[in-house]
Order: sequence, then structure tokens, then C-alpha cells
Amino acid sequence: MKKILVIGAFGQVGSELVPALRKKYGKDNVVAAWHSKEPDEAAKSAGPTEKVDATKKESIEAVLAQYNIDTIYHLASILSAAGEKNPQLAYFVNNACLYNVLEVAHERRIERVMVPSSIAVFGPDTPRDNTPNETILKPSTMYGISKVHGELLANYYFNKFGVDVRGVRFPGIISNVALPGGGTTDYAVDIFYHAVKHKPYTCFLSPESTLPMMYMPDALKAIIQLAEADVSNLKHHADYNLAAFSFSPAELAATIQEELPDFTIDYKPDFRQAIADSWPRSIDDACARREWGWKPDYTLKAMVKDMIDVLSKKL
Ligand code: AKB
Repeated sequence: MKKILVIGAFGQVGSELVPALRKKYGKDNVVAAWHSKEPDEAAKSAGPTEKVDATKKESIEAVLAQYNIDTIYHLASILSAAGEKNPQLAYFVNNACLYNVLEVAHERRIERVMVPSSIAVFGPDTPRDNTPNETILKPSTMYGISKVHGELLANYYFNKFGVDVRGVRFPGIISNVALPGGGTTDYAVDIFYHAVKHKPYTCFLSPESTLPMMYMPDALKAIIQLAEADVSNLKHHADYNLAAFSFSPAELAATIQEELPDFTIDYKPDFRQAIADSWPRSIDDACARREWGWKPDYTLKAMVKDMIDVLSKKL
């Protein structure tokens, strides 16, 4: 049975990935690592939790040894918008943590490391429509620079040391358990919390800012499917393009209005507009489809219906 450590277990993705992994591999076989905020009693009783400061190698090592870990999911990262507010911190946290994870994985012969990349690896010189897997990677954000660095490190550790590192370039992820924090695509979650509470929403991107997005169940399916793929089929490592659907704030608002006709939106673009303008509008994910059978389940309409359903019950 696998013994998994999830670093960044209580963020937007970790909050849903940890239960999915526990369901698959058993609750005691998935250790959820937190850093700044101690989980509450309910979270602690759901399975093992440990404090890990991934900027310190010995902090990761201690948990690997204690639980005999063979697989690491490294999710902790400072996202695009938060990274532009404090680029020095984003540089340090994003690069130092990944370097430590890869070093301990190499030293302790960890079987597999899963580390998400992002559409933030692309920049203003990248073709914006149907962006290919192999293309220009010259991002304009510190977050994007750290993700390009991460993809290159993953290739290096695979080729030089045989560390099996894998990851996808996530688009914006829409979810209803934990809120995202510090991203440029966060509006696409926040908008639902306003709509379901019958409140108007002011969007920080312009109405026509089309970006690639994905619903959380598809994001979880992608990570787990890639983690389990036969390595002999994989020609890439931590740099798989991944797509589900693309929409602009105006298109998302119109789709929400089909379900909640009283919903209203206005627009006050801020510094995040420049980040969105530097990213692709749509993604070509042919490599992921070909090499490990990727295919999303949710359309924009199905995602909107499900989000409204789940949040109406929750709120
Ligand atoms: C962000 O907006 O920074 C993230 C991402 C696309 O990686 N959601």
C-alpha cells in the first residue's frame, strides 16, 4: 500500500485531493501536512496530520522517516497575484520548497513526486489560442518563473537521478470546498459565492478576459490518473498541458444567469488584468490525452449547475 505525504494539504486543491487519496489508499496512508494554520479537531480525526515547513529540508525528512513515505504530492505555492505583491517571498518559497522536495526524494529514493505546474508558465510571447505543449515559456510573473523553473528541475531530477516527478499545467480551478487564495483566476470561484447569496459581484478582470479553466473533480481525476500512469508511456514529466473549457467573466456570468436570473455583475479591472492578458485563452492538451488518456468530464454548463447546487446547500 502506498504511503503518501501531501504538502500544502489544506489549500484549494489539497482540501479535496487528500480525501480523494484517503478514499483510494486508506485514511492512515495519507499524511496531510500543514504549515501556518493548525487544522481543527475534525480535520485531525480524518487522518494523520503533521506540521511541515517545506522551506527546511529536515522538516520534510522527519515526516518521510516517521511514516515511511514513498509518494509526495507537493502542492504548496504562492500563486500569481499574491506573488506579484511580494515577488521576493514567492521566489524563495516556490523555488526553495520544490528544491527541498526533489532533494529528499532523490536521497530517500521516493517512488513518485507529484508537483502541479500552471498555465502561468506561458507569457505574452506565447501563442494565446490552442497553446501547444511545446512553446515559448517566457512568463511575466514571479509565480510563472518559479513554475518554469520547477518544470526544468523536474526534467533534471528525472534524467540525472531517476526521480519520477510528474505534473500538469493547471488552468484556473473552480471548486466549492476551500477558497483559492492569491490567484488571478480566483474570481471564477468568488463569483459563485456572491451569486448563490443573491449578491451582486464586482469582477477584477474585464468582461472579455477569456482564460482556460477546469472544475475540481476533473483536476483531481487528472492528478490521480497521471500519478498512476505507466512511466513507459510518458514522454513528459511535470509539464503536461491540460484543458477542460475556457470562458470570459461575461460568459460565466451569462451561464450563471441561466440558473439564477437575478444575478448581476460589474467590472473593475485591477493589476490582475495584466497577468490575465499574458496568459493563453485556450490550451492544446493533446500530449496528456495521448500519453495517459486524459479527458475531462465537465462542460462549463455542467460545472455551473453543480457549483450552484453544492453551494446552495452549503451556504
Ligand atoms: C493563479 O491564478 O495564479 C492560479 C493558476 C492559474 O495557476 N490559479
